[in-house]
Amino acid sequence: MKNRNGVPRATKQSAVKVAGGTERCWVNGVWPDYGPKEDIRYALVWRQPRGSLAGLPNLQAVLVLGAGVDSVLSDPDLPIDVPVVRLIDAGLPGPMAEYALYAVLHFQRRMSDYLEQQRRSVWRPREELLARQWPVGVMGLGVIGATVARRVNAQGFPVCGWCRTRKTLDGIEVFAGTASLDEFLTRARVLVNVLPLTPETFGMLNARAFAAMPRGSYVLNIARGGHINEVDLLAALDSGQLAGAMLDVFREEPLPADHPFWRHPNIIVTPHVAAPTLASEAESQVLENIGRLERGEVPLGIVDRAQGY
Ligand code: OXD
Repeated sequence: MKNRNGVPRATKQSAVKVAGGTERCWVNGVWPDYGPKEDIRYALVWRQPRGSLAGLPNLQAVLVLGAGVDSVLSDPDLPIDVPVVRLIDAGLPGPMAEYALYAVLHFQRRMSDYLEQQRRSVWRPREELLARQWPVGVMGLGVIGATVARRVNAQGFPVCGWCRTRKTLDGIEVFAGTASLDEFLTRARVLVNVLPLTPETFGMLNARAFAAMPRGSYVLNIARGGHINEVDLLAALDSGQLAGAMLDVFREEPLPADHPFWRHPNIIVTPHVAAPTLASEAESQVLENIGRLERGEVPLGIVDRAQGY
């Protein structure tokens, strides 16, 4: 259909391994010009237009060209009986971890304060805490969250993580389940959100969560805008409960020009750039998965629709 930047891909053939050797797999076309509906066996999608997956009688699987599947699963025309498969790496974890590390260092080294002082030609060293005094909490410990947690921890920051079901990660204190959420939040000087967006996690970063964090802490959102209650975030920043936020994702993207986040002195806005999907890695993952499906094997990155990720 479309690549994830909305750019039509030329019709081409790619090699796919199926039982008995390597065969060809044709890209039929780009929605809406993909030829007869009966010919479509695999749909490659990113934020697909509603209705585009309806009425495809031979569809075998929906292959999502991204890690997050919230926009795909919320499509009322998504056929109920075909597997949905997402990218599980495609170069995303490394850049996400770099972005998170940059934000953590930016806050810990008080760069926003120094930038503001520079605008007023003010020479004033500020008190800075050492990395080991600056605990970072990572919400969501899938492939991306675990990479973020390890990378930040390797720079000397104590890191704790929160996830739905218990996991172990070397050097990271892991909190699991809603019962331990507040305890996790009380530790986080910087909260890094990498959770999947599901009905359970929608609006989870709200007044209650911000109040549980230490006063003067920071929020970094590189998951989905829907996780944040925007009104609560602004209130927490204005009251000083939160000292700052770096936001890469928003409920509405592009962020509307009149949105208060653009002008808030303690918010840094970036345009959903924490990690671009690498086309070549995405392509090999998609081809690998089509091969697996053709051989009757389970694809990598299969989505549990009930869990929402
Ligand atoms: C993704 C994203 O989910 O880039 O892949 O947001």
